[in-house]
Amino acid sequence: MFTKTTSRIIIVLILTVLISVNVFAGGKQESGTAGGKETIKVVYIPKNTGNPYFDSIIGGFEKAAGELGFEFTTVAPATAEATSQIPFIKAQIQRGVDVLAISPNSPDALNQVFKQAMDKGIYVLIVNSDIPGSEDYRHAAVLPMDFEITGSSQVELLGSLIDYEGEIAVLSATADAPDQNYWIEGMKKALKDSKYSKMKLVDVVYGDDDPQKSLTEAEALLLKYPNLRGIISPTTVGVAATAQAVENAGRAPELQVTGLGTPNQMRRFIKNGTVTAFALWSPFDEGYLAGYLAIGLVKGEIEAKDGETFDVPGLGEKKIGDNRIIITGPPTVFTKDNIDNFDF
Ligand code: RAM
Repeated sequence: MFTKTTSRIIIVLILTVLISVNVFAGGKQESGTAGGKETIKVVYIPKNTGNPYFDSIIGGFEKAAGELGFEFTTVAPATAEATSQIPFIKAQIQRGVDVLAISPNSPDALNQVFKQAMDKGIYVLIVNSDIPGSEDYRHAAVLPMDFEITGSSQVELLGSLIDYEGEIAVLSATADAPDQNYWIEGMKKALKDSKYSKMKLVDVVYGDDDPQKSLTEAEALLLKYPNLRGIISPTTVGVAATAQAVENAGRAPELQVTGLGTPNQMRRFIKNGTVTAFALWSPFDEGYLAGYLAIGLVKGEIEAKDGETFDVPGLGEKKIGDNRIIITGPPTVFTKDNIDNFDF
């Protein structure tokens, strides 16, 4: 058998090897708290408070936090102006979070504060949107669907409801919203197709994702355009307010409202015939996926680079695509035939 001294040497050697392969640090490690001793801190900052859409994303994060054991917090400004999230981001950097997940209110106004976060080793994840042109200021973006087809599919949906003919308008969120602006560009591009040559976009207005302002803007559109045949509102707040305005004015079905809405906010309008069809994806799945991505990145199990893949329970294998974009899942079109299968 070994002498005491030989045993000690062997133990020291084994310990040295274990430490050098980082077994005690939980594998590849890039962040200060990833070693497993401290809890990983993830914060999610929605565009603003009071929008049930973001509650679903938060629900997804919370489910992931329960399964993966990370500390999850969420904070947001009351209104969705371009810079209103900055003080919240700064406070979270100060608090020492490991991951800053955010649905931004501007494609570039947050760049400097994102850089400060990244310089401190914090992972910056854009969730539910991207910051086109500012991709260097975030590690990755989690999108609900392929943004290249969001705008064109909204135009097609409205076209199919109005026989591809007549004046149409858009009621958006804020004038700076990176997601809505990207989709509106897609709508304008799509409208150049000869299939839509009889549809004329007459106005784009902004309700700021504020229910009252959205209602007022929708009412103004109805007054200004007596022949309006359709309104696309690619925001859950805007589409519900627009449907309300159209119902109040008794303008359906000649005027069709469609857009991106939550089934719970739109159910009434579908049931009473004010709205025929609208679309959305699963914001819950987005938050859930983002939670898995966040922890994978902090633990070094996922690298923020094009071509990487990772598994999300129930959602399957997800791929980090070009520009470090991950797409959650396909959208659903809701009508009276399927709306009662959904509750969010
Ligand atoms: C609103 C927000 C959000 C957008 C949805 C469709 O809730 O503007 O960012 O993704 O609508």
